[in-house]
Amino acid sequence: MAIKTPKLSWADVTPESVFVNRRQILAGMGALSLGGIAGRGVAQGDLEPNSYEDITSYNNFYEFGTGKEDPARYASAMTTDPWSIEIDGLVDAPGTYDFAELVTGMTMEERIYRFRCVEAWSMVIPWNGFELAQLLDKVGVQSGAKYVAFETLYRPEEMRGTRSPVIDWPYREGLRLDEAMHPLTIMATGLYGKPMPNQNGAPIRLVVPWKYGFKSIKSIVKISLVAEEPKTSWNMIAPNEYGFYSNVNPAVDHPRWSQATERMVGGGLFASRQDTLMFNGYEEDVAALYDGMDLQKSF
Ligand SMILES: Nc1nc2c(c(=O)[nH]1)N[C@H]1C(S)=C(S)[C@@H](COP(=O)(O)O)O[C@H]1N2
Ligand SMILES: [Mo]
Repeated sequence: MAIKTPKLSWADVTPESVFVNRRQILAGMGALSLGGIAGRGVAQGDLEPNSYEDITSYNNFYEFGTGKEDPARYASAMTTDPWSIEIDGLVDAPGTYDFAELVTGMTMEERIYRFRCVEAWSMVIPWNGFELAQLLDKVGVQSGAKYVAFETLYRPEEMRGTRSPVIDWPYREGLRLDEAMHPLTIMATGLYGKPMPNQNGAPIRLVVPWKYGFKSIKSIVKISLVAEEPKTSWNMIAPNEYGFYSNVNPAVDHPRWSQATERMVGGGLFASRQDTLMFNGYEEDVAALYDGMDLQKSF
């Protein structure tokens, strides 16, 4: 991944903001009073999302090319219906689940999250989806499982970017089980209240807001519950540059660039970069997951 010339930037986003749980707002609790929910951040409601246009035209989805405009141009070639997800490994109910069947009964929410790419640009995205924990509970995680591995669709005839061996396809990602079960970790099926656009990972992708964007794997076709830390694509390519954890951390620079600041995509030409926040602003919610770990070493 290389940094491209900064294009745009925009207004500041208040650091304390975590997310808005639309359901709870509708339930009358108010966006400012969600702090009592265990493991969840306080929703301030003041994260101003990027435009639909920004979010769907400036993408990383290497299956369709390495350029930021390639996914919007070429991802429409991907067939997303029918879609099924294979769930295997240490689960009570392994199998191949139809997408619609799998999401039935899940509690859908809007989550407005910061999104920070390892290339040092960021956006704010209003996702629609459900907590990954719900899906894992549905299939029944067995006691030996310690990690969750994910794979993206690999269908070369629909994915022109896979002709080039930039990645050992399929794209793979993984989380530790406690990260996967964390209430901030969601499976997103849409954004701005619309079905997930192909370029953003239709019909279903992972979103882990405190980690660099590449952990949020798109267009998932396989989920495996495993005992050992799984192989992950960017870590396989450059283990010294992309750690398994890849938590957003302004104090741990990429070997080739600083991670202390970021460029907000989509605003004014003259807006300055903003400081990158520890765990992308979700420190209060997730720091405990890493108690006792050396984050310089386990980056
Ligand atoms: N399958 C797959 N998932 C992927 C990627 C990819 O190339 N292929 N790129 C990652 C990177 S680097 C980022 S920053 C985000 C971009 O998500 P967005 O285009 O929806 O903003 O997707 C991540 N998930
Ligand atoms: Mo990224």
